[in-house]
Amino acid sequence: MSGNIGRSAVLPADFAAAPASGGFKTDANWLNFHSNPSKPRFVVPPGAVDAHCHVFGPGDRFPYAAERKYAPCDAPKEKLWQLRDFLGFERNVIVQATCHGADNRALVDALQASQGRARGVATVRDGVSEEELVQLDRAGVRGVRFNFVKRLVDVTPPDVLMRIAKRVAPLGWHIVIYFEAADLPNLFGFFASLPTPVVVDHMGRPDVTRPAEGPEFGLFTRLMAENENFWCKVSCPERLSVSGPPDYEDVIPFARRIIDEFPDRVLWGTDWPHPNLKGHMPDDGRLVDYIPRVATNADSQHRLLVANPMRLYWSR
Ligand code: 0GY
Repeated sequence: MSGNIGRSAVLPADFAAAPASGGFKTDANWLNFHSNPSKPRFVVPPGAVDAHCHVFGPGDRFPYAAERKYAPCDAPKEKLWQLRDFLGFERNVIVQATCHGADNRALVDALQASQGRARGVATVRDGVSEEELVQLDRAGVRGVRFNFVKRLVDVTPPDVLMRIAKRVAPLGWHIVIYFEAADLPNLFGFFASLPTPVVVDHMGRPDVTRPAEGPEFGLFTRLMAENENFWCKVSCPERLSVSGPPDYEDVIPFARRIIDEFPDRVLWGTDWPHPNLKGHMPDDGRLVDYIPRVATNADSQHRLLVANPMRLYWSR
């Protein structure tokens, strides 16, 4: 697949978010994704991958899960493709969001419609059938997500997660883990025992009011250093920042440190459509402009956006 395919100069007028369809009611305090993001000044390299994003519904085709902790706006695959082309990316890694529980139908539908330009990370329950795993793999799923963020899920016990990990390991899949930094001391041993490649969402959600060179973030960099099967998404400055938009200055030292120390094990994603943000909704174009501030030369940008995600998600 060559560079610059499908890039678009403008977003279609119908890009703006629509409320949840299918009889669902979007949460009253829900912030919709940006309806008119700016064109990034940073031109991502040909073949760039947005390695963390979601699809929501639409609810009338792909109902939200009964056990969900939030009800989003609809954010269907067609809009994700529009954003991809506008921002200049070629590929997406779509991560199953908790509002769909372990019902991966919206994810699979997007993967199958993507013409090979999307891979997926699913959620599966204990006892998932071999047939379902094989079907997910055929659709382009390459990993499962284990979520430890209590406001998002009823956390699954480690022994159950380990059983799932052992089921997916033979497929060559990896495990994506989402947790908050305060929980890392308790989870460190379990994480280090996982038998697959492991990808950490949003740098393990550090408290960015603490120093990037301090002991709290040091525990996370130790996890990365001691376990060469660990990868890290240097994503979501908008979620982590206290100093706020548009520059997210206070997150930069954390992302730079990870990119400098582990250049071949970092990924980046938009996190579109940005579930559960409370303070502000980021301009996705400005988020892309954040990339060269943390990956400061062409070589590190290429690894972050092309070489690394291609190795993890498109090796077959
Ligand atoms: C993210 C972050 C969040 C939500 C989810 O699956 C989800 O619902 O991941 C969050 O609320 O922090 O990565 O999209």
